[in-house]
Amino acid sequence: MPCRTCPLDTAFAMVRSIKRSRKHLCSGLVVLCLRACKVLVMPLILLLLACYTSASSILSPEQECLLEVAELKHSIRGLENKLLIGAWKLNKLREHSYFHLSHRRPPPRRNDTAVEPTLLPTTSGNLIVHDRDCSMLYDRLKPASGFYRIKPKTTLEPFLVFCDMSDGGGWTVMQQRRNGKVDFNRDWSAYKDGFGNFKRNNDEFWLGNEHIYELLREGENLMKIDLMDWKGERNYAMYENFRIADEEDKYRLQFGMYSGRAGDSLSGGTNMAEQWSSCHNSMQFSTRDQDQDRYLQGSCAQENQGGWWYNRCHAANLNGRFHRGGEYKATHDDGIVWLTWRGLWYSLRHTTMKVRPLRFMDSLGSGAGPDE
Ligand SMILES: [Ca+2]
Repeated sequence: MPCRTCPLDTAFAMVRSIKRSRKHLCSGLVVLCLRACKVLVMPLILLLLACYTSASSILSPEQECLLEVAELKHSIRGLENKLLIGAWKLNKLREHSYFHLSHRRPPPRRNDTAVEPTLLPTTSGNLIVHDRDCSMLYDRLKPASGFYRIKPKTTLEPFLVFCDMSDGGGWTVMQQRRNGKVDFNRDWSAYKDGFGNFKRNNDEFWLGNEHIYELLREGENLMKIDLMDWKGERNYAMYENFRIADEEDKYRLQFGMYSGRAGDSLSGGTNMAEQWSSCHNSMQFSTRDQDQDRYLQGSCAQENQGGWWYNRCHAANLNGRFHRGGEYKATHDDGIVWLTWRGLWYSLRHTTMKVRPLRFMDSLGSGAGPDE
């Protein structure tokens, strides 16, 4: 093992050289030190040599292979991350293109006439619909107000709704009155399926009891009713846990706590007599051809010219007759009425009935809207 002794032999040779050349007393001491240290230093030198040899030696084929595998695994992780980011970007782009497609109007048909067409709110097609309601669409894309297709249940055909993305956003609109162009005095099947125009933001429509039922059947919802009189003054009423039963129970109405500034007309007004005769809670839906009201002498729907949850008969009649100018005279109080704000003999100009989940955090931090 010449390597082990080489450095020390060289050191002793150097010392001997010093002794010969200088005859210095200290050289004797150095020799003594070196001899004493030889026992201690030897293992350290051996260790250093071993480290040096292993570091500088060529890797075995197995070690090389392991190193290469480690590097490849690292590369694969990087590529997997890139793939995930790419897939996410692709999904976002597809959602974006769907969003634009939903804005395209269908080409005009040849047999269109000057009379405004009445469109049912159901549409068909192959476009993927992601959202249960407008609140989900709002959370996902925050688009502008407009008509979108929603799908409250996976088993349902998607249908068209107007989404009010103002006033905190996320509202699915089930009724809208604006100009009197749509006749709301319709029969049971029309109210069941929905009617009106579903093109422009100011179109009038009823979403349809079947769609409203599907929309509200799960979870807790908040109904907001926006009102405007003929001077442009606005007001609102809100009801928690608004829902309706299925057709077998004639779309019976249920709602919870009221809040707002327009008064609680759905509960029938301010005094017991009014509430006894016109509270709409727990009432079944009635139309001119299906009388489910509590008015034994006649049909509230026929008298008041709309479909509604009539009692004996109403304190709110938002599907009533559109009387221009506000105050009106008629045989019955058949106007677009909200008793607790403008009374039975004032027909409102604009109404909107819109719903969204009760626990929805909107862009304003509340459900009350800008008038609050
Ligand atoms: Ca009756």
